[in-house]
Amino acid sequence: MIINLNYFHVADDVPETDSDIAVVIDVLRATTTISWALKNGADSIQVFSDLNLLKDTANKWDADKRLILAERGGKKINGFDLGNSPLSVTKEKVQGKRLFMSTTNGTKSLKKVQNVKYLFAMALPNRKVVAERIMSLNKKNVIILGSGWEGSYSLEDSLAAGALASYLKENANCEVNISNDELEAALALWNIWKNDILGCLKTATHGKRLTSLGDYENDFKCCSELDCLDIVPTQVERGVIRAS
Ligand code: 3SL
Repeated sequence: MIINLNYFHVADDVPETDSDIAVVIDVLRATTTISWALKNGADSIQVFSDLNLLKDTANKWDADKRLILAERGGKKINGFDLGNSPLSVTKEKVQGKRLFMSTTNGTKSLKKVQNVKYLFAMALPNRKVVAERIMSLNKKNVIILGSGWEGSYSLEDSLAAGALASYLKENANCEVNISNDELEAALALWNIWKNDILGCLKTATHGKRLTSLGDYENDFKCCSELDCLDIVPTQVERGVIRAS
């Protein structure tokens, strides 16, 4: 058995794929928020890149059982329930609800690989459990997809891609093949920053963008915590993610 790992920085880089598994990463902050929302008891999360479609779909849902999360450019969009902070998806707010979610980049990446059979959302807090799930599936080809920022590279997603590759290389009891240069570079990045994850997130362009928008200190802490969550956000039907 062998696992072939490929990493792509952003959705538009992903070729037509027959991969068995896709792992989507948006460290700051969509996949961290998804992971925490599910940990805190959200029933499910439905992701959209188009806001009008999101509104039409959400409006058909029972008002007591839905919440809309909408972010653009790092800010909550006025008129929606929540933005994209992992700290906002508390038990009190999300328990038992379907979350309808659209973010600048993360939900776009999730849509891009929605046809892959096993699709997981990963952030640093659930890196280990997602890696363990990949190993348990015994599949050969795995795509790791970052979210970047509006089509360009992001440091923090690459850090997490490297963290995942590193865990798989150290723990899989089969050969793990780093199949493209993007992932070799991500692994090197992880080895440089693994003892200062918070510092890496704040150094990243998007970290600086968030810092310029306000006090995101607690978001940074939450997004930089490694292996503290036991949730594997898993697509169960197109665009709909549940904990498993
Ligand atoms: O780009 C995205 O999808 C968001 O995660 C960006 S933000 O962290 O909410 O600003």
